[in-house]
Amino acid sequence: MYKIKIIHFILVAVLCSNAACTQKNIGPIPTQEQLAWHDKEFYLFMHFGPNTFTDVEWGHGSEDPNVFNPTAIDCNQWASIAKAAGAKGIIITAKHHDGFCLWPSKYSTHTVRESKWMNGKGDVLKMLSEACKKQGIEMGVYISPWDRNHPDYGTPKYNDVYINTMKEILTGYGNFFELWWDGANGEGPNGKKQEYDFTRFKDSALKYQPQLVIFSDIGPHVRWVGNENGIINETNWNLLDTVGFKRGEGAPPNDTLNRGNYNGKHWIGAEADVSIRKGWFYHPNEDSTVKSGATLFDLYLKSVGRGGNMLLNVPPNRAGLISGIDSAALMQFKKIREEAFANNVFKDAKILRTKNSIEIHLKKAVNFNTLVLKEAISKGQRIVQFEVSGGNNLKFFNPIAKGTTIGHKRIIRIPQQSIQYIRILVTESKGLPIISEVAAYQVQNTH
Ligand code: FUL
Repeated sequence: MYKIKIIHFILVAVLCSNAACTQKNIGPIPTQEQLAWHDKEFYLFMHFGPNTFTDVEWGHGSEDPNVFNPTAIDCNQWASIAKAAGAKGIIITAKHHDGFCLWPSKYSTHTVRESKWMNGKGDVLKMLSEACKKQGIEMGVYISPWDRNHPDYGTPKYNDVYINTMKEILTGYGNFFELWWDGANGEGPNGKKQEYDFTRFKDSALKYQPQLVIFSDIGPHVRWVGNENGIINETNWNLLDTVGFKRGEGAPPNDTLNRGNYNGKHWIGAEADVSIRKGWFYHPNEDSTVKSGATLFDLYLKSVGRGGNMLLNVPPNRAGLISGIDSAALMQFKKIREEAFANNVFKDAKILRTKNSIEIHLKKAVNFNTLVLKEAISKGQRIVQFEVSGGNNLKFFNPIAKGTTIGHKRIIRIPQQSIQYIRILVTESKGLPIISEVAAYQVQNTH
C-alpha cells in the first residue's frame, strides 16, 4: 500500500485526488440533466382524475366527466406537504389511461372543461405549477400513451394527437423536470392496437423542453425498475441495452430492469415507483394500507440507498387534498431520515487513499451501523465490488461488509461497530475507482 494523499475530513466529501480527477470517462456517462436528476433522489407521484371518484384503478374512458369534482382542491397543500417531506418535486398524472385531461386540452373532449368542477373553468396543471413554483419544488408530468377515450387511438392520427397534447403541456406551464411514459396497455385481443411513434414523441418533447429527462421502461433517460414495490437490486448498473426492446410488452425482463446491464450501451438510471397506499389512486377503503414512516425509510434504503431515485405516490383524495394520514406518514419518514443522517461520525477523520482503497483513521473508536458511499458517476460507473473491514489496531482489520455497485449513492446497514480504523477496499473496478464521499452514521432501529 502506498500513500497518495492524506486529507482531513472537513465536510463529508472526499474529493477525488488529482490522479482521479484527470481520469478519462469509462463507458457511457450521464448528461448534465441526468446528473441533476440523480441528485433529486426523492420526489412524489400524484395519481388524480376520475378514478379518484369512481373507485377504480383503470378507468374505461367512457366515464361522465362530471364525476371529476374535487370539492376543496388545494394544490398549494400538495406542494407544501411535498416540500415539508423533503421531496424535490411532484409528478402528476396529467392524463391517465382513461384519457381524461386535467387541463382543458384542445385535442380532447374528455377534460376538466367538460366537467362541472369550477363550472368547467378549472385547470389542475395550472394550479399545481403555480403551487410548485411558490414552494420552490419542481414538477413532472405523466402523459399516458395508452388512451381509452380518444377516438383516434389505434390510428396513425393518434401520434399527432399525442404530440399536440405534449406540446400544450410542455409549452403552457413552465419547465418540467421529468416526463413519464407509462408502458401499460390493457387492450384485450380484440382491442385497438396503436403503433406509437416514440422517436417522434421523444424528439418533439425535447424540442419543447430540452432539459427534460424522459422515463419509460427503456428510457431514453430514466428506466423503470421492473416492479412497483419501490425496490432496486443491490447490484444496480445505471447502464442499459435497449436495442431490440420496446416499451410495455417487449420491454427487457424485469430482473434486467432491476439491476441494469453491466456493460450496457446507454446511461439510463433506475427510478423506483411505489405507492404510499395499496392503489395508485385514492380509495377511501385503503386508508388502513398507508405505509408507516419506518416502512418508507426501509424503501428509501432499497432505492436511493442502491443508487436510484425514489418516486413515492401520494394520491389526493376526493376533496382534492392529501389526506392527514398520508401526510403524517410523510412527516414521520422525513423525521427518520433527518435523524438517521444528522451526525456523520467520520467527519473529523484522517483519510488515506491508495489507488483502490480508502482508510479512515479516527481519533478514537466511534459507534456506527450504517455506511454511505458515493461514486463520482460523472466519470462513468466503475466500481464492481468492494469490501469494508476495520478494527481498533492498524494491524488487524476484521471483515465488516461486502458490496457490489455504488453509483450515485450506496447506503449499507452493517452490524453495530465501535472501531477506530476502517478500510474500504475496491476489489473489482472498471478502471480507477473514484469514491467521492464516505460517511458513517449511528441509525436508530426504526421498527
Ligand atoms: C402502471 C399504470 O397502469 C398504473 O395505473 C399506474 O399509473 C402505475 C404507476 O403504472 O403501469
